[in-house]
Amino acid sequence: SNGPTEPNIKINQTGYLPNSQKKVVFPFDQGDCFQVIDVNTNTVVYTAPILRKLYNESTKETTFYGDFSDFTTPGRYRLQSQLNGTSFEFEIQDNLYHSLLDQTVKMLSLQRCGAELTEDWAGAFAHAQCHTQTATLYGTDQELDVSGGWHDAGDYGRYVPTGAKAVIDLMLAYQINPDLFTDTIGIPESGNGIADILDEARVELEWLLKMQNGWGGVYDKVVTAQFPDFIKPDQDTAPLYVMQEMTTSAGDFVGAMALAYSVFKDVDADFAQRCLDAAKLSWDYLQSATLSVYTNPEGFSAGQYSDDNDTDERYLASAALYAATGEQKYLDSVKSIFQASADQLTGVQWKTMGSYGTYLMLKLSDVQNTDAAFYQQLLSKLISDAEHVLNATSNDGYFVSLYSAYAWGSNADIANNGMLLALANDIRANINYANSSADHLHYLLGRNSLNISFVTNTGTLSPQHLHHRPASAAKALLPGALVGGPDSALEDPITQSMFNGETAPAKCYVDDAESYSTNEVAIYWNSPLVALISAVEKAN
Ligand code: G3I
Ligand code: 9MR
Ligand code: ZN
Repeated sequence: SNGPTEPNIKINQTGYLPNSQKKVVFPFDQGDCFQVIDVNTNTVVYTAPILRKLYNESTKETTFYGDFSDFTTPGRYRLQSQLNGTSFEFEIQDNLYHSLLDQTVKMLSLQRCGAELTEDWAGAFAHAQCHTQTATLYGTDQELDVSGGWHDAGDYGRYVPTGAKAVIDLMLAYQINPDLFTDTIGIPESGNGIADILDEARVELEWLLKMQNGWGGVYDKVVTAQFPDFIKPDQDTAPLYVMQEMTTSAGDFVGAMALAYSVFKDVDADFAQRCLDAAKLSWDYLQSATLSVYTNPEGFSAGQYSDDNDTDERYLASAALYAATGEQKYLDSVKSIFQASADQLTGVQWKTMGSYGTYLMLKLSDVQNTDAAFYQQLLSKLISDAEHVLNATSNDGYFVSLYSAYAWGSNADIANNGMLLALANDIRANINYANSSADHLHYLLGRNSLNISFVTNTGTLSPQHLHHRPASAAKALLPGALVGGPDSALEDPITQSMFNGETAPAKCYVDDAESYSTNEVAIYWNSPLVALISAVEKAN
């Protein structure tokens, strides 16, 4: 809680890169000035005015802001003003987000399923092999080996739509800024000569390959019928079920596998070829499969991830395969989907994957040479996707893009929007996209109305009580994990007891392990954060 003695000045609690834009949010008046204080010498090193008032639908507050972008000297600082008091300490440093980046990637490693996690690298999250028994294909007596991959979140489900989104993000994070990624984050593969983020991506890709059947269909998920208690992964021995193949999952699968071909072909050619062959098989399957929509059958209540539109996934599939192969039939497919349904092709969320397809066409394919007119249409589309996000930030007191729509996983919506701006910036360098992309990271790391850095083990105030089965069972804090964040729909008993319809949307958050709608963590929430950090480091 924000007691009177706690700082009320909102900054990125980790800090800022020396040459990046540096904005700060104040609760009190313009006209005042603020100072940057070097905490080692306790001297004022920079002074600037407190500026324009901003209205916040999302927080129901009036805020003001300051800008100290011109101050670039590395060091450790705090901010102060007469009316606003003092801020938490933060750094200005090159490479400032490197250790955070390693932690956010390693969060996915700690979600590994099937493998033993040993204490030397997993610490309190060590556990014996889990979920290695065969799973029953729902509605049949067929038993399948679908071991491996990552647990989705605070639960132990493994879902193709979110797994594919997460692994695509990791590969894009790497591809945007390969030099950033080390081979030393502390996972079993560290030191093997391959960036750990690619080793981690491969864990999920190998699992996805097991989710494909002989005719190219892709099963949707592996679950137990109900969510288990707060037990360790290896204690969860309830029967596993593989749920039916879905066209959305097949499209996601093709997108991930075709991108894997492009990313891994110089790393491990045999593996890359396996991915490409698998992608082609499922693309062929999709050409004669009609939309299937998942709903939990009677007796099942674990994660559902229902998606009733597969247009964006089909588009992603064709785009990723065109980028990988240059074959005309994939371009024809991309074009025909684009021409018929461009309005359904925006998004980088598990359910709306279209912008990934557009980005891959622009970034990795040769469409600029083969079809210059279509290239321009694709470029306009990605720019318009980015402009849409940018416009949403223009009246927001915290410089983010959700208006007042803070739903379950709002922090991931913010990370995804920041990543989308970064992808557009990667294609067409634009300082406004780069700055706004970084603004989304600054929100997540503390420059928000709650004054919380939403990633564990970062900044001064960060979540301590995650909704996460391994963390509860181990009585430990999972490092480098982005929590879901404010959810104004109040979808768990804790937030229902604390807040009501009057509560500002962006304030409906509680650091409580029972608050599954605001304080859970998830692979596909961390993954856009990884990509966002990668892009921010690259742009500054
Ligand atoms: O779509 C509406 C939107 O129109 C409306 O404006 C907004 C208002 O708050 O709500 C939006 O719907 C929300 C939807 O997510 C989309 O964001 C629903 O209220 C909300 O119930 C739904 O939450 C999903 C949640 O599962 C419950 O089904 C989350 O997106 C999804 O991330 C979460 O996923 C769970 C898995 O089931 C199991 N594994 C963990 C994972 C993370 O919590
Ligand atoms: O613990 C579950 C969490 O991992 C899921 O994301 C969430 C989504 O539905 O559900 C949680 O499980 C809760 C269930 O939905 C309702 N009863 C309480 C469960 C948590 O203790
Ligand atoms: Zn497991």
